[in-house]
Amino acid sequence: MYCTSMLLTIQHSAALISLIGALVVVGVVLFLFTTSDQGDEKHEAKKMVYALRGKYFLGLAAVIVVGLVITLGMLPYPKFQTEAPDQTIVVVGSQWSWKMGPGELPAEPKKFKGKSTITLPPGKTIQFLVTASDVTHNFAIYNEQGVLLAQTQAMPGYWNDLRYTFAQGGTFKVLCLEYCGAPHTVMTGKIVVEQ
Ligand SMILES: [Cu+2]
Repeated sequence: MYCTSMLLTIQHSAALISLIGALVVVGVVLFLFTTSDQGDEKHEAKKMVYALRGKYFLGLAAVIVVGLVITLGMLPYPKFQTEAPDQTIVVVGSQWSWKMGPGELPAEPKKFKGKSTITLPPGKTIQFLVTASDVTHNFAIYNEQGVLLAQTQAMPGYWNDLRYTFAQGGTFKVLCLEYCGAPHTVMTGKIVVEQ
């Protein structure tokens, strides 16, 4: 199982950070709740919380600034604007299916003739041009272990440029990450990567 890996994936790290943040909030609420009706001590507790609030704000601001400085350079977008992809795939999300295939940007995405299963080569930079024909969807590619590899919003009237290189062969699942109606979970696709 992939979760037995010693390395935390980005999703696991995000979940862990969210959990810790939620526990801190619960702790503060419990502290306020248990100290709010203790007469004279109320004033002291209030002062303590206000003092902590200032430090918490500064700490949080420092974490955000350092995080931005470290990670902004890792964003792939500037690089992608200058590098030509090896292959372009048009992706149109519609309630409740994905249409994928090679081709030019269609004037009317609704009429784009794509398939929910496509085959792509490994080791090539694939440019996914993603849009939607009705409501907002989210085009997300998962590997066989259920790990999210790449995703972008699929929005009516916009084309989002998502680049991804499949390092090796395999069968990859396409899911919608934006709730788009009751049958949202059946909105799936498949990308088979082979030579
Ligand atoms: Cu959806």
